[in-house]
Amino acid sequence: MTTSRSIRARPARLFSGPSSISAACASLVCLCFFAAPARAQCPPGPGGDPGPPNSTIPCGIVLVGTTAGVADPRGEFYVVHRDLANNPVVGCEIEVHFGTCAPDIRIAENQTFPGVTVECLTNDTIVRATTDVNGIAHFRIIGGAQASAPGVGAGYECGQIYAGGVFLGRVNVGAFDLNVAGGINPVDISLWLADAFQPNFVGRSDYNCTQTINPADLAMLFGASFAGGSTQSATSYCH
Ligand SMILES: [Ca+2]
Ligand SMILES: [Ca+2]
Repeated sequence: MTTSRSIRARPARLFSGPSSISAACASLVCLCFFAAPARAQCPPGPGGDPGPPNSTIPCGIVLVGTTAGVADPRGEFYVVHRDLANNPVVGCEIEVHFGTCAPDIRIAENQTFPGVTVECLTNDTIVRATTDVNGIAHFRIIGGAQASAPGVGAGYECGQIYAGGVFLGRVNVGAFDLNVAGGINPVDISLWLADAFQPNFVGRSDYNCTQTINPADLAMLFGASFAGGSTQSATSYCH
């Protein structure tokens, strides 16, 4: 199970005089200038512009495989985006960036979960979904890890989440399929054990976002294996 974190805006400071009003107006002009690109992608909610947000992101996510083309439900997570008045922001594009997770974390070129798309760039991989009427964007991301050597790979929280271009926070990126082949299979168990028994932490084998690799993570890997939702790996990956 993963935990979530909330990102809360600081309360607005009351103006105390003309100089502070001038300064506030100047700041507002700057804010409007820099917020313009975000507003174009992310409609403001009833409470005003969506940033800085009152939003909720997961502590960690886990990449999954598919069975009969369906993305494994064990990889489902969501991002809730709210405006300054805590109203849900509808129709906002949420992005998960994996650029700093390379090269061991690999994202599938074909994402089958409804509403989820992927863009493969030279130095980044971006997965997107749009918030619904409740301000919630749902994800299941198909991918895995290429565990070339035990303890060698991306560290804690290599993923970054944005809402309409506004940075929300970092997430750990785990992967059940540690050799991007055969879905979840005995090879993945061996690779997970290899990660667990050496001192250098790698995010791919930490499924519950504790920044440790221990039997609780192994139990999640076994659970996903027995559930049968990740019997297949992707046929191609962005990198
Ligand atoms: Ca595998
Ligand atoms: Ca863990």
